[in-house]
Amino acid sequence: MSQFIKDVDWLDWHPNPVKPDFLVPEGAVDAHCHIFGPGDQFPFAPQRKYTPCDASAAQLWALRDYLGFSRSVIVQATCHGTDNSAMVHALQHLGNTARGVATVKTNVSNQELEALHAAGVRGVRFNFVKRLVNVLPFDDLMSIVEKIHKYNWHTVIYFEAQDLTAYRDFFTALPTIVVVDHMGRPDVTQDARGKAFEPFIQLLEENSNFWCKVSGAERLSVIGPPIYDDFVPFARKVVKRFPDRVLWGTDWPHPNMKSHMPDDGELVNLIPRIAPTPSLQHQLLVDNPSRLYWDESPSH
Ligand code: 0GY
Repeated sequence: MSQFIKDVDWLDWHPNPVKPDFLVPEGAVDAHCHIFGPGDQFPFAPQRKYTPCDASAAQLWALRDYLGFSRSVIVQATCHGTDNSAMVHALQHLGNTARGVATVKTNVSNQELEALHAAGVRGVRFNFVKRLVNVLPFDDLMSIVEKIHKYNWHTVIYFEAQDLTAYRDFFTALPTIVVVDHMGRPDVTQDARGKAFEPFIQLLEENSNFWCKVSGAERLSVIGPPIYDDFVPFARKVVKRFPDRVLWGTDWPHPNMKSHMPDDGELVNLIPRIAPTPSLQHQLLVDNPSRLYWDESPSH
């Protein structure tokens, strides 16, 4: 085994998930997943806060096929820093069935953005989770947003619920579509109808350019697998309130998970509990991600 393997400090992804009972609709998109390495080909960022296990494009393809999905959105994770080459390599492998969300440097050039766009990147990710990154100054982030505007990309933000108040003004000043990862990490031990989740619901209510990924059951739930009962009411509430601005993703290969490694088939079985009707399921898994990632019309 290589030196790299010894460096791995989180659980490996589930090797044999159950076949989900829930059949996803045709054309379904897994709108939040990652690619890692392989580390000997695409080294991880020296400044990373965790080292993942390898998770290749071929392995992602096999999983999505098994789960019944047809398309994927690959989100750049912090362990690869601003080097998007593993993700771009995966996009090339998956062709038109995949799109990407990149992390870029403040001084990213137009040429680099054009190459990312040509590879299938349609968004940029800003991470505000302090255990994962040193958060960049707002001015730097805004200068990136100014550059991506001409490509019609959106901004993906990842933050923890307790930081929403501090970041809200910056978030609402973003002129793009803004997609929030994992519902802004609510404390799911609280009541989904209670005060703690209200600021997040208001953010979506008052800003029609805000979308939400109802993902991350495995990292938000305290109850845990296989039922994730504490996560469900939060996701269900968001889907019901904002059915045309929600996305769902496996979050495979579940980076940085230390408590348990979820069974991706069981995560798919949560979908009908958070989107209880076929029409909501179609919006969540097909219509919304198709509009955001595969609509190439100039007005988009
Ligand atoms: C996720 C969540 C996590 C990690 C990252 O980019 C990342 O490293 O997003 C996390 O640790 O909560 O969406 O993959």
